[in-house]
Amino acid sequence: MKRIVTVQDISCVGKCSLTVALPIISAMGTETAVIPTAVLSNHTAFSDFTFTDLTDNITPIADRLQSEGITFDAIYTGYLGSFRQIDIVEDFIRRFRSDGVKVIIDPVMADNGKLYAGFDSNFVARMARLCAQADIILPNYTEACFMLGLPCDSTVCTEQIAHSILPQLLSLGTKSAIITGVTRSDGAYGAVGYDGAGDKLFSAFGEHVNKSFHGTGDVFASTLVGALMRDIPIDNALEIAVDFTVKCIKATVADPNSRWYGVNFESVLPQLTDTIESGAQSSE
Ligand code: PXL
Repeated sequence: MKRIVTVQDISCVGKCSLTVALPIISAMGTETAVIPTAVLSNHTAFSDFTFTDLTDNITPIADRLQSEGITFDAIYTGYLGSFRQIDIVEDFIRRFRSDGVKVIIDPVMADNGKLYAGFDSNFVARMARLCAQADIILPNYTEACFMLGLPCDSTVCTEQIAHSILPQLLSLGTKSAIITGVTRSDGAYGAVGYDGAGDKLFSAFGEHVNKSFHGTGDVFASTLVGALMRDIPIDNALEIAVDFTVKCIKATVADPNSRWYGVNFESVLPQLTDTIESGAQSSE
C-alpha cells in the first residue's frame, strides 16, 4: 500500500482540508499521513474563527519522521496559513522528495474572484514560488489568475481561456497543471489539465449544478490524489475526481438537511471506493 503525507490545516468544523483529505484518500486505499499546519475552530468562510498556528511543529515532526526512516510516495499540500509556513513546507518537500515521489500542490487561497480571509498579494507571490516544486498544481481559475497577475473579472473560465492560461502556469516551474472551475461551451463544468512532459491537454466535465459550496476544491484534489496513488493515469484520475465532486454537490443539494458549509461527500464515498476497487481488480 502506498503512503502519502498531506500538509494542510485541520478545521474542526467545516468539511475542508484534512477532514476531507484524510477520509477520501484513506477510503481510496492509500495510507494517509498528516501534518496539520494549523487548527481552526471552523473554516474561514464563517464570520469568525479561532486559528492556532502549528508552523513551529512542522520541522520537529519532519526531523522525527526522517530519523525513523519514514518515506512517502507523494506529498500533497493544501491550505497553508502564512508566508513562513510556506518556507517550512518547501523545506519539508526538499527533505522528503526523492525519485518517484510526486509533489501535488493545491494553492488554496482564493475563489470566485476573491482571496480568502487573511491572504494578500505577498502571499500569492510566495505560493506561486512554491508551485515551482510541484509535479502537479491544482489551482481554481481565481487562484490561477492571481498567481499569473491576470485580471479575473470575467467569472466564467472557458476552455479557450484555460488552454491559454495552462502554459503560463507551467512557467511557474511545475511539471503539470490542472485548472478547475472551467465551463465548456455546452454549459458542462469541470477541469482542464496540461502535462508539460507529454505536451498533452486533457479535460473532464460533468453536470453544472449552479450552487457553490466550500470544500469542493479539497474534495476534488483529494480524489485526484487518491486516484493517482492507485496508479490511475492522470486523464482518467481527472475524470474520477470531477465525477465524484459533482456527485458530492448533487447529494448536498438533494439533502434538505444539508449544512451550508461543506458537501455531503460521506454519502457518496462508497460509490467512489467501488469505482476504484473495480478498476483495481480489472487491472490485476
Ligand atoms: O477549502 C479550502 C479551505 C481550507 N482551509 C481553510 C479554509 C478554506 C477555504 O476557505 O478557510 C481554513
